[in-house]
Amino acid sequence: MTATVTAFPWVPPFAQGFVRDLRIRWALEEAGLPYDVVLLAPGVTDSDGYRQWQPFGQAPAYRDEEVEIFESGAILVHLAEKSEALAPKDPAGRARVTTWVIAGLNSIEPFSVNVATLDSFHAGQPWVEGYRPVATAILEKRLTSLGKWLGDKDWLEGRFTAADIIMVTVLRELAACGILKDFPNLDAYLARGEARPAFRKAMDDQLATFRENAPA
Ligand SMILES: N[C@@H](CCC(=O)N[C@@H](CS)C(=O)NCC(=O)O)C(=O)O
Repeated sequence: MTATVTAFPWVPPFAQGFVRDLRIRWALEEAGLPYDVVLLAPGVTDSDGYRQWQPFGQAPAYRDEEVEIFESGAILVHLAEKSEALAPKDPAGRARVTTWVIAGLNSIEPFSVNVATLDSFHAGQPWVEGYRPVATAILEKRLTSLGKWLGDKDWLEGRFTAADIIMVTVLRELAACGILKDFPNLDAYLARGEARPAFRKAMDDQLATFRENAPA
């Protein structure tokens, strides 16, 4: 069975290029693995059938000949086991990749989402300006630690891995708020990730679908 990933046919412009099926497309492109994209028609995400596959009714969900799973991090860990383009073969090296996938999702993303959504989902809310310094302070603490770890390395574990797909896509969400200008090596890391041909292909494909399905 060819790998299958779910995605939305269209999302509002502020979310275009950020829907998390991008992570899976990017990983599959890096690995050179063929895949199909299943677009979720309106209503499908609430259907019992889809909730069996993705209990929260979100994208992405993923299946191949071995597994039927959801959560972008879990999908990347699975793909990392299938391709040396995404992780070293040795168990210790693979465990490091899993560690950094979880670090991206658990130690950075909650704090980056808190800041990134202030000016999109929560724009204009009366509590936003009071909360901004609190959310920014904890994020800066995490980015300082991440920047120290990265140092002058190109990628989190030296070579490119699936963990960089997670971390780069997490950091991308911060581009609009400008915080990365205070973290030049993370800013350069983000640019390095976005310059990869596999990232560009994944992004172009996601955006092409939104263009094709744009409301009249
Ligand atoms: N933790 C999930 C998050 C998935 C997620 O937030 N998907 C968004 C699109 S990026 C979605 O489906 N939103 C619609 C919804 O939550 O109903 C993952 O990483 O796969």
